[in-house]
Amino acid sequence: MLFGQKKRKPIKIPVKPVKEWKYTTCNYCSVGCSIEIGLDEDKKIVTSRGHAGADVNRGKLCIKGLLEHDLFNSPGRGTDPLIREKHYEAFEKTTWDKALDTASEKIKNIQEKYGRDSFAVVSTGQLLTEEFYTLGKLTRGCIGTNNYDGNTTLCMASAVSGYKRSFGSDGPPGCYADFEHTHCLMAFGSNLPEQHPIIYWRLKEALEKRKFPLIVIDPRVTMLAQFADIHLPITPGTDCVLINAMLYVIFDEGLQDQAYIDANTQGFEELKSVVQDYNPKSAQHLCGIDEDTIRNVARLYARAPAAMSIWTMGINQSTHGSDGVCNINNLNLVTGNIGKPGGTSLSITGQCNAMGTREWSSCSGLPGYRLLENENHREEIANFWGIDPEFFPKKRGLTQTDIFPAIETGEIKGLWLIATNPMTSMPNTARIRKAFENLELLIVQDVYEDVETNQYSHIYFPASVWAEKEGVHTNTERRVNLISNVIPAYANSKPDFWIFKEMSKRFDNGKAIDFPETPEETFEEMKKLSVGEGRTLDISGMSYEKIREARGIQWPYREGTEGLLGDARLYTDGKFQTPSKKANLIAVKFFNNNEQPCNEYPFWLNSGRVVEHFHTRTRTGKIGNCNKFSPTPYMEMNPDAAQELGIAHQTYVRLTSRRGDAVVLVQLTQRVPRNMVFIPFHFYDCVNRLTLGLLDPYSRQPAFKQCSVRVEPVAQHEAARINYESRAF
Ligand SMILES: Nc1nc2c(c(=O)[nH]1)N[C@H]1C(S)=C(S)[C@@H](COP(=O)(O)OP(=O)(O)OC[C@H]3O[C@@H](n4cnc5c(=O)[nH]c(N)nc54)[C@H](O)[C@@H]3O)O[C@H]1N2
Ligand SMILES: Nc1nc2c(c(=O)[nH]1)N[C@H]1C(S)=C(S)[C@@H](COP(=O)(O)OP(=O)(O)OC[C@H]3O[C@@H](n4cnc5c(=O)[nH]c(N)nc54)[C@H](O)[C@@H]3O)O[C@H]1N2
Ligand code: SF4
Ligand SMILES: [Mo]
Repeated sequence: MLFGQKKRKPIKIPVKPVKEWKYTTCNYCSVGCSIEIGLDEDKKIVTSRGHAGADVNRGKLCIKGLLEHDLFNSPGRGTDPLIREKHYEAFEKTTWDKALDTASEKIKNIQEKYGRDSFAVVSTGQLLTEEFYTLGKLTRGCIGTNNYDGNTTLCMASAVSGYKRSFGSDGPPGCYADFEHTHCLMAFGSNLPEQHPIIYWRLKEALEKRKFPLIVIDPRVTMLAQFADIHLPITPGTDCVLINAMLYVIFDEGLQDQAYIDANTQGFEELKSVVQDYNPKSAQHLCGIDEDTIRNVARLYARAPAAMSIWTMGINQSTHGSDGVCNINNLNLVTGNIGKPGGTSLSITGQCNAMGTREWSSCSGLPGYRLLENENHREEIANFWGIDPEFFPKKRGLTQTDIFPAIETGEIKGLWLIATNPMTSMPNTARIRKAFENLELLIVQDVYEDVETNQYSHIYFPASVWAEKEGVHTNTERRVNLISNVIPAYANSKPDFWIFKEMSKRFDNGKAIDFPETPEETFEEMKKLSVGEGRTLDISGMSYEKIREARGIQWPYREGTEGLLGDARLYTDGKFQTPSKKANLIAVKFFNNNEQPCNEYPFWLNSGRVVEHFHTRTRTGKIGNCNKFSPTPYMEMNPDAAQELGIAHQTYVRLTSRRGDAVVLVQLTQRVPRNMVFIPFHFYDCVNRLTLGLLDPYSRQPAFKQCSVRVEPVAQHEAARINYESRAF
């Protein structure tokens, strides 16, 4: 008898003994999916599921959300505060009191010796909003340094800057439901199925109900590009040229919405005159999209009863990032596609709480989109917190990308990193390493003790993760959702909220400013600051209870609002946040300032993400069922280019740029053109050893995606060894 044939029994999946479901929100990407975590009778987490009643995800989760509950006990978690005199020496475990006392003393010493701004703070888009607000109070109000920023400068800074320039204020004006109403969608440098899988699912559902054209602009044939009706494989860094050429066609053929332009915008004549230089006949040679296609796409977009654009890092991470955003806004303004169902300019944000930090962290100003440059705002916040307005700087200090060079020059001597890992995520990491070695004090506050940046720290604060904490996030469509404290903090780790609050007690102003006991009380305090004439970021009608009941509420949601729905869209009345209430049409000229492929470095180096990993893999690298899909750094390369160089599939190659080199495994695929390679940036000591990261002049965001490299075969055994040794996690 053949083995098992007769006696084979169906596999039984044991029923998980869930006694209680607890509500929370995903802490990876900005989609903002509602999750329920299942606990058994011993309060142990056994499973999780998407919340079927949440409008955002309607029961769905992607692979990361489904496995997120595996994080709590993942390897490498920080158990206790650590301290040492010099980096590279062995750490000693210490108590929270000692760690906080030492940190605050050292911060004060540095500030006394070199000035207040010689100590810098760099945070993230991954804390809870109440934590951001509290960190802002601590940094702006107590420590008093102006060199305070977040990793959002690597991520959303161009979108923020573009929104401010066009509309007078930050805040994505559209929502996911716009897919249900649009008649044409353009997606610039955004790969939804991998990076925002549940937004993609919402788009697909809308497309199944009612067909409309999907146009994808991306130099790679991404998953989204494969599902597109029209794919425009643009020359890297030239989106502005494409949009200018589309505007040329729209004006040339009189396809603009002149009534909307006249009533609600300013700057039309200049825009019209600048785009005259971008006739598709000539523009096609710059942007790599042929003349006819430019004309067709322009007509399709302008004639659609409602058309919308979305974009992500293909636009933001560019030397023309802010201009690119303004130009997408131009396209939507001249076709009357802002603030109407299916007509919008929607930046797809990145990290789970990229929005929360923009709104409340005081990184680039003061809480609630207030500005340091505005005297009334300084006074209002100082009075509210109970400190002297003169304590605030009168304009914004350095961004993250300018803080590191200031460490190189010795202007900055101490740094506190909170939930960010620049040793892997910043461009040109050799320079970052050197900068770290220059510091007199580096404090790293992270969930993981083994995070690469911690190699250079003097003090390490172990933070609690995700649903070990309580607070809110804001997603891409301005929806505020709740993270509940599902299980107690791991080991001796503490919520970031607690760490900031305890730190504040060690500074003079911390005794004057009130720091509420709980995140919920902090949220109630923020509500007061959200009210005011002309404020769109109004959360005064919300409460934790209402947010939980609604499974997320969009702002503005004003006090007294009936029902549980906030405003789905901004600028529905055509009134913007500029002094004249009109939107600015901003003429954008293209300057070709990127590093370009040349004889010595003949390939474009492009980088981005894959669905199963999140950023520097501190979390997903620890979750077996995520990590198994791509445990090793690899590179997408075109088979024709590989053949020319004698490079075979699944062999190691060395990449060299003007900054450094890296060894990766090759995956041959037609997803990339012949003159480009693409590397997921999730791996330590890999793509960011090579990147240049020229900065956008407005947003200071690095052009991660446009630089050049050469590719060479290497001895396979040696490469395998290097690879193994450098990333044994
Ligand atoms: N699975 C997963 N999801 C994530 C994340 C993650 O790490 N993993 N991170 C989150 C975060 S913080 C962010 S910011 C988002 C990022 O989300 P996305 O921006 O969608 O992701 P990327 O892969 O960085 O880049 C998108 C595309 O930009 C294209 N591109 C490169 N240069 C150009 C160009 O010049 N023009 C145009 N039009 N396109 C170009 C690239 O080929 C790439 O396919 O994802 C979020 N979601
Ligand atoms: N080449 C290239 N480089 C890039 C990009 C690219 O496309 N290409 N994309 C850029 C973009 S868009 C982004 S957003 C950045 C991301 O860059 P980083 O922010 O440096 O990357 P993360 O891995 O998300 O780092 C977050 C850290 O916070 C920790 N953490 C998680 N939750 C908590 C918490 O609750 N509290 C505390 N204290 N710590 C926590 C994690 O363990 C992790 O170490 O990378 C940028 N770098
Ligand atoms: S789509 Fe984003 S928010 Fe939703 S489960 Fe996946 S990672 Fe989490
Ligand atoms: Mo990001």
